[in-house]
Formats: sequence, C-alpha cells, structure tokens
Amino acid sequence: MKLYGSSNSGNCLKPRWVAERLGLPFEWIEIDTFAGQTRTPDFLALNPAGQVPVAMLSDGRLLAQSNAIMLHLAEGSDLIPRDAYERAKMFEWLFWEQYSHEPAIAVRIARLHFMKTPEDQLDPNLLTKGHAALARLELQLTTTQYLVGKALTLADIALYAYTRNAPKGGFDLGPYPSVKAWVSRIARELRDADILGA
Ligand SMILES: N[C@@H](CCC(=O)N[C@@H](CS)C(=O)NCC(=O)O)C(=O)O
Repeated sequence: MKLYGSSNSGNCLKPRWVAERLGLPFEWIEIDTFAGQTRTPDFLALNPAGQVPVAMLSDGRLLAQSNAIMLHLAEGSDLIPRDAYERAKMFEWLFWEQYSHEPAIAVRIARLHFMKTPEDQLDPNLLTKGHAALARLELQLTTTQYLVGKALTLADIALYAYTRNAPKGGFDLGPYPSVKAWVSRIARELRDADILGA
C-alpha cells in the first residue's frame, strides 16, 4: 500500500497511525500541500478532489478521505467496536470531527502555525467554534478514558489528530484538563514522538 500524505497534516497522520498500530506495511509518499503538489495532473489522477491523504491499496485501488481510509485499514480490528451501538457511537464522533472540530481547529493551526497568518485576519468564529468543540470533548472525557467504550478506537485517533496541536492554533487547553490527560494517553498509545518528545 502507498499512503500519500503531508506529515504536517493530522488528517494524513490518522491512517498512518492506524497502519503502524496494526502492523500493516506501507510506503509513505510525502506531498507538500503548501507547494501546490495536490494540484498537479499526476496527483489529481489519484484524487480529483486535490487533497491528501490518499491510499493506493496493494491492488492499485484508490481511497481518499482520512476517516474512510482509517475505516478500511482497521476493518476487523479492535479499533472498531464489534458491538453495533458502540460502533455507531464511533461513527457519531467521526462525523462530528469532520463537521464541528476539524474545520475550526485544523484551519486555525494551518493558518496561524504553518501559514503565519496574523490572528486579526482570521474569522473570529473559528475560535468560538473550536472552543465549543473542545468543551464537547471535555464533557465526554471527564467521565470516560476513551471516547467510546473502554479502549482506543478510531474515534480517539480521529479526534486526537488535531486536538494534540490545538495550542498551535491558539487554543489554550488549560480549561480542558480531561482533554489534556487524554491527549497524553493517546500519544502514549500511538507512540507519537511529536508529543512525547522522544
Ligand atoms: N475531509 C478530508 C480533508 C482533507 C484535507 O483537507 N486535506 C488537506 C490537508 S489536511 C489538503 O490536502 N489540502 C491541500 C489542498 O486542498 O490543496 C479528509 O479528512 O481527508
């Protein structure tokens, strides 16, 4: 399998972490999104949406969208609950992540940290929406160690991807102690050297 992605992108790290955790062999192909490498004819042939991550499976079939790739790679593993209700709860978090978390938190990280856009040029709603998402996570994580059930699932991996870097997007995690503890826990589970400082 080939994984086309940017190491700076939480969306791209999601399927990479799943492949690493499950011991699935893959080749990582670094794509520089800021240099326009998602807009070349060769890349658009892989994903007409012009976005990473993209997986090219061992038989050549292509798959885009971080959460779809994770679901495919993790099929049959303990990262997807077998219980139907818990599995649906995992999907609840995955859909919420793409609509209510990533569009605020990932966008602020990209603009402030990577593109060096001045704060006053950003939509102020992003900060409000991002804090609402962090408060929603805090509400869950004050009562449970993981987002669904009693072990790591794709829900934790999806939400961890950008929450771990929320401070780079100007989100102080001080008011969210359970989120901070969960970030440390998931970092250890995924052996995420960027956060563990290894
Ligand atoms: N919903 C998509 C979002 C993918 C996405 O936004 N990818 C960004 C990097 S995080 C990208 O490829 N940006 C480059 C571009 O749009 O040209 C997913 O979860 O995979």
